[in-house]
This record gives sequence, structure tokens and C-alpha cells, in this order.
Amino acid sequence: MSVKDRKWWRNGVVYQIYPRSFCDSNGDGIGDIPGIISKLDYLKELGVDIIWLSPVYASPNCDNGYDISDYRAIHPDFGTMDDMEMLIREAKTRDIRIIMDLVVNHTSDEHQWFKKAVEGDHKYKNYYIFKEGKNGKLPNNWGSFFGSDCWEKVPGEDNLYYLHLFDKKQPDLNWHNPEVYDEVCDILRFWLDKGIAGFRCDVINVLYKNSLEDGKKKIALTGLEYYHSTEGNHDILRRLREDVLSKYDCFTVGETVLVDTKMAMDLCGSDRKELDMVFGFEHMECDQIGIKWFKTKYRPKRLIKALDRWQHDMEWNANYFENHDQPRSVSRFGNDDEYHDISCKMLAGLLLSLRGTPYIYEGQEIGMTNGDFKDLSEMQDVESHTVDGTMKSLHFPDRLRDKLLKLTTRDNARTPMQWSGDVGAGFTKGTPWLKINANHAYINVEKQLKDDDSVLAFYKKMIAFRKDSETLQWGEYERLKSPENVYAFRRYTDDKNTVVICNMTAKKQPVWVQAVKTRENSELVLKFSNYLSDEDKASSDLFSFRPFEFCVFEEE
Ligand code: TEU
Ligand code: CA
Repeated sequence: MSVKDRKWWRNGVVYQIYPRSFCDSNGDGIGDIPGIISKLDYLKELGVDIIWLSPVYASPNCDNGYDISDYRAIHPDFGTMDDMEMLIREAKTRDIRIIMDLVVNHTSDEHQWFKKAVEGDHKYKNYYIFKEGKNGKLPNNWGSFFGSDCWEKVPGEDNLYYLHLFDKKQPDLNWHNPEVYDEVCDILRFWLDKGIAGFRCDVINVLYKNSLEDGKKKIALTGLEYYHSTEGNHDILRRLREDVLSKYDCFTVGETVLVDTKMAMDLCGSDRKELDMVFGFEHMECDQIGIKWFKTKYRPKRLIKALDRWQHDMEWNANYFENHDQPRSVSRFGNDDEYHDISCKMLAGLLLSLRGTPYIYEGQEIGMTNGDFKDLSEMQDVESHTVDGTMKSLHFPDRLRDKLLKLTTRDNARTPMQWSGDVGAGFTKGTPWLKINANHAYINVEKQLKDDDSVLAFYKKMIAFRKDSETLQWGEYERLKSPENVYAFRRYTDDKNTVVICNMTAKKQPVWVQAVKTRENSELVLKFSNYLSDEDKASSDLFSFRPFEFCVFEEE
């Protein structure tokens, strides 16, 4: 079941920039828009077609910009509106389009709307979700995504609270209110008229709350059943598309939390006319139980199972292994030690062979690893600090808290981009806002640009290979038989058959050619591999796949 319309963005290679950590042009230790402009040629050279720009709007930075206080202003840390318009222009001259982060489940509590609401302005009070506490308790028993409760008392009130599914400085908008809908339509038009090419839509499937009743008590996210992908939410997405988005040459990718493929198809199936694609989380939950802080051992077969399900069930995918919220993929699904480079390349090859739009997160292309934080004092992530408080209140032992936080802090993905091995990593001449990983001394762009066998060089070659491959871009998908920790699949069109094999482990794995082939008397001709020298594999019946080996064969 796959889509046929070859929209320009379907096979665009998307590169996510977390602006705060990408490139600091003025030495204040914070990445900025002029810094991004200075790296556009690097991105072009890599093969990037689209930039997903995480929030650069005015914000008090409680959640590093995912708490917006003015949707039409650029935070001075990042530059000016002129800088932003120059970025859009300069990117366009390089045939790179920009999508922005649309964060409209909530605003910052410092947004004018919320300030007026708490001052008692009736119109703006209806922009948010207020409710009286009951019998000295909170209005209901819901839990927030950040591991705390999700009601905060209104300043100056005895018993009035406002809802926040994230931090208390991120009050949820009331999407029952048509005026909120109209405001968001205007925000979309404002940015689309500036020439952006679409939006990454933040937690876009929790907008419409059906009720504020107590939820069925759960370990986390009690109350989810009242706001998760509700019919009201679908209606909003359909109308936003109909009223605004369909009038522009743009696309949307939804960050849709906690959806299975059925729910995902209900949000982005071509017949639904809501979102163009969605980020699923099932593969991001293969090494945890339910919520991210209940970590389990990573088992490749679980990752393969999740990826296979989404490749099989979805018309189209938004494929990613990293973003600004997730640990670095080489530290999580690869090996950031002995097999660092080869496992980065395997993950690159896998990402760029799957059916769907490929998303690469800043630094992934050079194999950046999780941060090297000493303890919570070196972390800035509001989620980590909130969760630490909750774990303390639950009497988690210090060592366990410390271990869990280092494994799960979103700051693992937010350490400054490693451009060089110099002090400041070529990211800044000043003091960086977040600790730079000490391994920038040997994992950096400058070094890898000079090395034709680097992770960066592999990403460039694999991106070019994918762009040249009809099957990897548009082919159908079918899983092939293989040992459980080897991911083998084929991508095929009417006349071409491309076989992809990934050893997801640090151990040698035997792969029986007969199990992988799809036709009698065919030959598997090796077209791409992450190992340089390659004995002629296809001549034998038994492949012996080396640690983290990745191969692409054409079946001829
Ligand atoms: O994240 C939504 C979300 O579910 C987060 O809880 C995320 O899955 C979790 O932090 C993973 O550890 C989006 C943004 O990506 C995130 O940066 C924001 O903090 C959040 O929404 C609120 O806007
Ligand atoms: Ca700066």
C-alpha cells in the first residue's frame, strides 16, 4: 500500500537544525541564524534538500523555544526577522527549502494572550483551559509529559488552575475556541507568505481535549484517553489543510505521540487530507517500557520489528533515528566505541534505504554521541530537571536517578555541533550555553571533510546513491528472511529489485543467500557497502556479515 504521487518533498533529504546548538556567529555561546546561513554550503554539499528549523521565535526559553511568547517575532538570541528572511532567501538560492516548527498545543505563559487571560480579560481567558480545583485538590488527576502533574494555580487566585500538558510555563490552548483556530490560521499564513515550505507540527495530535474528567489512573499520562488523537483533533487538522495549507506548495509532518500505525494512517493517510506524514515513536520506544525513563536493554530485533511494521503498514513514512528529544542513535542503536564509524554508517545506510522521507538530525552525519555530562548540574533540559524532582519524591536512589538521567536527558542531542577539534568546537568563540562533548577533539566536521572514509563522507555518498536509485526512493517494501538481528528487506519496482541487508550487531552473522534472494537463478550484485574492501559476497551461498555490516545488492 503506497502512495503514487511524486510530490517534490517526498524524497527530499531533511536536515533538522536545533538552532541553539548549531553555529554561533557572534560569540555569545548560543547558535544563531547568521551562523546557520554560514553553513548552507556545507548542507548543500551534504545533499540536504530541506531544513527543519526548530523554534527561533520569541520565547523565555523554559523549553528552549517550544514555549512561544510571540509567533511572529524572532528571539534576539537567534537574530532578527531580516536574518530569518535572508536565511529563507539564501537557502532558496541553493535549492534548499525551509520548514518551521509549529507549536500550537500550548504557548508560553509569557505570551500576551496568557498575560491578558490571567489579568481577567474574558476573550483571552477563553484561549486557555482554566478549571476550579475540587475539595482542595487539583481539578483532575492528569499527568504531564514531563512527569509532573499538569495543573498550575493562576497567580492571585485561590482555587483556579490552568492546564499544561508539558511544563507549567507552557499553558495549553483551548482548541474548542474558534478564535484560537483563527489565530493559528493567521500564523500559518504569516510564515507561508514569507516563503517557507511547510511545518513540523509539534505534538499535533493532543490539541482537542474531549473532557477534563479524571482519567483512568496510569503510571504516566493519566488522562491521555481524553485528548489523544480525538475526532475534534482530526477535524482541526482537516480544516487547517482545507482553509490554509492546501493553498500553498507546502507539506506538513506531524509529531504524533503514542500512535500505532492505524492511528498514524488516520492522521496522514492520503484519503484523510490531514497531515502529509507523521513521526511515529514505536521504534523510539524499543528500549523502554512505556515511558522513556523505564529503560530496558536495547535489542536490535525489537527495533527491526517496529521499523518493519511501519514500513509495511504505512503509505509513506517520515524516517528518523534522532532528533532534539532523543539520545544519539550511535550511542543507542550502534556502538560509540570500537565500532563507532562502521555502526554510524550502517545506521545511515538503513535510514536512507527505508521507504519514506529521510530526516537527519544535526551532528548525526558525523556520528556525534550522547553528551558526557558529569551529573544533572551540567544538564539544562527542563524535562530532566522536572523528572529528577519526581524521581526524588518517589525516593529513587541517587545512583539510579543519575544513571537514568544520563541515559534519557534530551541534552544528549543538544550538545553543540562539533565543527572542529578547537576549543569551542568551531561552534562558538565564547562560552557555550551547554557543555561541548570532549570527544569533539576527534569527532568533528573539519577532520571528516578531509577523510574519504569518514562517517560524513559515507552520508554524502549514500544520499547521492539514494537520489540515484528509483527503488530506494519510490520502490515498494518487503521484509526478507534473515537471522533475527539482521534486518533484510527489498525495495522493488516492476523491473528492479534492490536487496538491503543490515547486521544490527557487533557480532558476525551468517546470512543464507537463498533466504534473501527473491528469484531462482538470479545473481546479487553488490552496489553499496559500509566496508571498504569487499570479497565478492554474491559468489557464495553463505554471507558472513561482519559487525554492523550494511550492503545494498541489485538482484539481476
Ligand atoms: O515533544 C513532544 C513529546 O512528547 C516530548 O515529551 C518528547 O517525546 C519527549 O520529550 C521525549 O523524551 C515536543 C518537542 O519535540 C519537545 O522538544 C517539546 O518539549 C514538547 O513537544 C513540548 O512542546
Ligand atoms: Ca550567537
